[in-house]
Amino acid sequence: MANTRLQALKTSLLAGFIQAVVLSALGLLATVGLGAPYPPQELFNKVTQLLGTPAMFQLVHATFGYGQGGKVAAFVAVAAAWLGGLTLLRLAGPLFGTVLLFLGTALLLPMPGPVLYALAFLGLYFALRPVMASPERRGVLRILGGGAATLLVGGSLPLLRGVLRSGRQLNSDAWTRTGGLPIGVTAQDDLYYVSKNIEPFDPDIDRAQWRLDLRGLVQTPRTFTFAELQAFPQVESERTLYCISNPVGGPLVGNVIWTGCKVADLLREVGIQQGAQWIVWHSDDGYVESLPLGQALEEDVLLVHQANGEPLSRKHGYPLRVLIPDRLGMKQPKWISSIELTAEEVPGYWAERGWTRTGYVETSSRIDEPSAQNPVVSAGAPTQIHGVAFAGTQTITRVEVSTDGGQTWQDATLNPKRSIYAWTLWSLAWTPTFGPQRLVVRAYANGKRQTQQEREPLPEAATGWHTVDAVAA
Ligand SMILES: Nc1nc2c(c(=O)[nH]1)N[C@H]1C(S)=C(S)[C@@H](COP(=O)(O)O)O[C@H]1N2
Ligand SMILES: [Mo]
Repeated sequence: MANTRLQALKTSLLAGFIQAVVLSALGLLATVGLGAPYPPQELFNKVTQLLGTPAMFQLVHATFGYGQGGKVAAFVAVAAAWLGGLTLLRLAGPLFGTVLLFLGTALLLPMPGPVLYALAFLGLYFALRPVMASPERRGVLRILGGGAATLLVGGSLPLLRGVLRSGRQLNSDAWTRTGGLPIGVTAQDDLYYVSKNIEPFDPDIDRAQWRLDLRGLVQTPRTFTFAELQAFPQVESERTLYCISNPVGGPLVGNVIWTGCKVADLLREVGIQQGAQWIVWHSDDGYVESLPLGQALEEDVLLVHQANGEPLSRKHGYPLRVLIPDRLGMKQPKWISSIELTAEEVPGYWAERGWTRTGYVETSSRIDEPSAQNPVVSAGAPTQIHGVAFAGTQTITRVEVSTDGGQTWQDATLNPKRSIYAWTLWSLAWTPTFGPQRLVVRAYANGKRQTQQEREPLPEAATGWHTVDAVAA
């Protein structure tokens, strides 16, 4: 008796698993084909909201470092919960199961999504019933189960590939010359990557189909093709991009030569209606940011489509992204799809999660060499300490380095800034004496010294002096 009950439970779970995979695959097709919202991804968005809160942010970064590890773990957990939940739903029976699925998806999707999921569940429930009825037919069930498992594994492969790729170690020494680029210019492949999405779910845009929509309080709303944007005067601008979640001395910063057109030129073309006060950027992944319109009209706010002379790569915003001087990366949307002029401020994606609304860059400096990964230097041999300093469009007027933990300071040599928007490379000749050496750096922007006050990245970016413990042997 107990045996048959166990057998029945196993059969139900197998059928539930088949249903779960088929429902997920149908949902994914609707997402890819029709742009319909996908429940596990919507759930993941809710989780990132939670992960963006200060306590969770600290915990996730302490556990997973600064790559996408935390986000990936969260996504895997969400996907497992979704599949597991759908599998168990069969045990609830047709009526109760349908109602539960309807209510669950109604929390995540607009109509008619929940209705369609509930109907699909009901359909699958009854379609599988005859197969489960007799012991002979359970062979068919096992074959279907195998098919579902294959579909699941096959479908997860692109996800896995994306995850492995984003786990790659960055070359974050700004002084390393890459692929014929000038020293201090970051190759696009080496540029740090930050996204609210996990990489496989970043927008994958077909540039020929893509349009930039100008709307809201403009005089003549219109859309631009990529070719039309290229007909505007093109400017090249070397700029440093800095992420708000970069820890002191961290790798979430890079410096690239960008190419694109001026936002001001586009706005002149469509005309501005009276009462327009804000510009709102909308991205294909649902990311939103805004800027006072007066600032967006500055001649150096750009829409760029190239990095170091190549089209933007997918992860860095293909085909078009926004660049705003003196602001952190979060203020600068990738994969932009429309620009709207409004009377009121629209809070940005991260601002809604408790981060800064304005996102101005702080003065920062970093020692690249020696580093925590390469701390050993030769005692008595002349060498160099080098690194970068950045304060937006402010000039780095001085960089001081200490080799004794901050007791005495020496002036580093500054390489001339290659562009007013770029970081400054600095170096100091050094002949280390035997033993441990604590290196510290601090920069001055327009004569003002970088604050020593240690502050967490949230909500306004980290501050403090970067320290490296080197060892001369
Ligand atoms: N559409 C969109 N734009 C975005 C983001 C995002 O998640 N979605 N992240 C922002 C953040 S927080 C940063 S730091 C930069 C990172 O740009 P990168 O990955 O090209 O270095 O993109 C910004 N623009
Ligand atoms: Mo960021």
